[in-house]
Amino acid sequence: MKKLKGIFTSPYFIAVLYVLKMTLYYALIEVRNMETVIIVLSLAIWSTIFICFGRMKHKRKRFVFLTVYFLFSLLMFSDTMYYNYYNQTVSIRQLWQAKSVAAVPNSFIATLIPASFLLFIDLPFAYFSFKKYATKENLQKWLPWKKFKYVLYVLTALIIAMIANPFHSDAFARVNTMEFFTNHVNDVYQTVSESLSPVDMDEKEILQVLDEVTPAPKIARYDGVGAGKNLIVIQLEAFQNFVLGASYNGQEITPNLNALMKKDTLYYDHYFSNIGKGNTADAEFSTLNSLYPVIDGECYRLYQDNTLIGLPWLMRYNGYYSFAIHGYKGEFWNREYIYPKEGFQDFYSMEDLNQDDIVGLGISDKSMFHQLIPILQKQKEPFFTFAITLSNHHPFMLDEKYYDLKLLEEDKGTTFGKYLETVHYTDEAIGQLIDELKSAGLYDNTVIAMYGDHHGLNCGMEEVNYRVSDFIGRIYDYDEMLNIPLIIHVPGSGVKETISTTGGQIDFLPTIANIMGIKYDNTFVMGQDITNAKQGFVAFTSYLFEGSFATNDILFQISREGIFEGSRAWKIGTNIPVDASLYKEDYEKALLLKKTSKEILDQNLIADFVTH
Ligand code: GP9
Ligand code: MN
Repeated sequence: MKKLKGIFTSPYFIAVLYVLKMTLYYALIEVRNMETVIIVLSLAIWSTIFICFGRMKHKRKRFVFLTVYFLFSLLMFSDTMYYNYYNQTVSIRQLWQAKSVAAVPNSFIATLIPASFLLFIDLPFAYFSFKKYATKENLQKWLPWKKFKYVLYVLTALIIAMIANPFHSDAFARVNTMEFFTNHVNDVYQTVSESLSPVDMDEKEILQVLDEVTPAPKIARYDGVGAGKNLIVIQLEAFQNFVLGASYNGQEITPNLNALMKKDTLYYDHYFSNIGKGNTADAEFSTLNSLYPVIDGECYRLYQDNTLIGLPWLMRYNGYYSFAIHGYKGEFWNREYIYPKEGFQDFYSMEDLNQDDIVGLGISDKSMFHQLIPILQKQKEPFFTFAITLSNHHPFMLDEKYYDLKLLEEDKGTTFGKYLETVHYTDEAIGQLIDELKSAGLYDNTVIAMYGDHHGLNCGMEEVNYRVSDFIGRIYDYDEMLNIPLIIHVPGSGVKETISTTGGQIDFLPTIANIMGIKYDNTFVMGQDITNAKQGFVAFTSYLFEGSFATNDILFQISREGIFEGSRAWKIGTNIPVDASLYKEDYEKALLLKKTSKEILDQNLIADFVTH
């Protein structure tokens, strides 16, 4: 027993545990470059912390050490979980998001990785070895302050140099974004320096960028094809493009949408989700306001007091009654607060609706659409409705009694199988909505635009990737994961075209304004009308990080370390790699667009514009 205790508290055992812990951590956050250097640096920092605490005079230093050690381990744990879902480690600006995550507990639990829990098992051993070895006498004997202080100085200087990176060294930049301590210290440093000097571009520069990158299109095809009609915009929860028209086990996954798209429809098949950290809320924000989201948190909260002049206001100015409807809590994603500011005159949330049929988080799509009809009938036309579906929310919790697709044995109970069932359910709800609009006599006079908010199936999850790859017949990559459909259905118009110019939620406002024949001032509009534009361009924010973008042909994914070198690119719709180093100019454009959009929001420029 004594011998065993001796082994467990021996410095060698602890050192091995440290190495294993860091190796596991870096494997989970996919550090595949310079791992040895990074692990050695982490160990040096951990040891220094250990020694510093050991030298402390404080009576309760053991307890303080244990608390700090636990908190660091917790941060590592959060990093791995966050990375598993978002391909990114946690930043302090995102910590508040824990609140939104906690509001969707099933999704949160479904993203847990069991291996992450191993990051805590060294805690008791670390504590006992600290108790045994980190005594002042020991440390003074082995590492007298005279020697130790130099180690401390060198290490501190190295960390400062790494974070400041004055010579823009790629190696330093890499270590900086990947090593546990430097990454988080750098994050704090960036946050503080940004809040101290928030303005980077002046208004003149911003306007110049907007002028250059978003020129107004000359030929306006389908201009005003939906003019005077009502407009229903439906944001479809987690709706990806690959399900449209696809056949699964001899059945159509989306028979109602497929039928609808046969006539009077413009279908944009190269449309991408360009959300930031606010998922659904960012999809809405970008769609309604034609501005890019940010990585620091949801725009619906960060910019909740900004002046906005997006689609709801625009429709309102044009005589429409603008309102939103959604089957979940009104306060979620700060909708209740920001919708009036965005220009919505009313918002029907879960609390205002009949909660007669619950699927997953809230009111089922079928019930929500059914309750929409009397609201529309009550209103004076024209109306602009923004409806957000919910039933297809991760982890796709539809009661099996509603399952309508016949699943293959291998897909029963899997994420993929459940996803197909809930997508199919939302499609049925859309079919039901169309029928009810027809019965209410509203269909002929209403344009219906639909698009997905973001993916439902994360290509970074091994099991999902394997199954979707098999289904689509090629490796399931980000070009497919971020590809959401945009469908604009204009009853009686005779339009029918598949438009393959690349676009994203950022382009929705100018695109729909063209269809509805609505003129707007495009000063602070970052997207373009993709019905008429020839060259599409979308910059990404999360999942594919800042610097990543899609053009008509390729998708460019910034390197794991966030630098141009080492990035990858491939042809959209294929797995064919292309030489990423040829796309420096587009990469810079992506950064500039993102920066310009953020400056518009940070400086609340639309407010000045409206006042003047
Ligand atoms: C909740 C819904 C979900 O109201 O919009 O948001 P998500 O979790 O998909 O971002
Ligand atoms: Mn969503």
